[in-house]
Amino acid sequence: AAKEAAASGAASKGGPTIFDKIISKQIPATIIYEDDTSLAFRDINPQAPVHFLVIPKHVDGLTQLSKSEPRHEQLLGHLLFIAGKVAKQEGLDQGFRVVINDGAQGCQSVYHLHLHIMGGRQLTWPPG
Ligand code: DGP
Repeated sequence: AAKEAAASGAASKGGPTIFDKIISKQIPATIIYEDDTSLAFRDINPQAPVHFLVIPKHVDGLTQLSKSEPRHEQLLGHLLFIAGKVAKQEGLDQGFRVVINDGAQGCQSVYHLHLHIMGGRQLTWPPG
């Protein structure tokens, strides 16, 4: 957790991130869903048997949920809808968790808004 907190603090809070390179296919990722506005791919450091991320493709400053604006409202709903749709596609019929780490205290390490979807085992609560 200390390592994650350090990574959060060290992360760049503006400009392109590794996720932009995944969107543009400059670096590989296991993409499991894609449409005009969103992308879902497997997390490189999975915390559960199924762990994928859903991200907006055209961020236009939408690096954090806390930085969202009224014009983002429909896109934010779409990301959550896709999270549920891909969870179903991944066979998570026993349940799953959706998490957004937002900002330094939320332990965000990549400053490109993303939803974590985790499942495939019994999860516990609360997170650290
Ligand atoms: P967060 O702490 O919420 O900002 O989580 C960022 C997540 O992104 C973390 O679980 C690991 C994942 N991640 C970081 N870099 C890459 C990458 O290059 N490829 C993939 N597939 N996932 C990545």
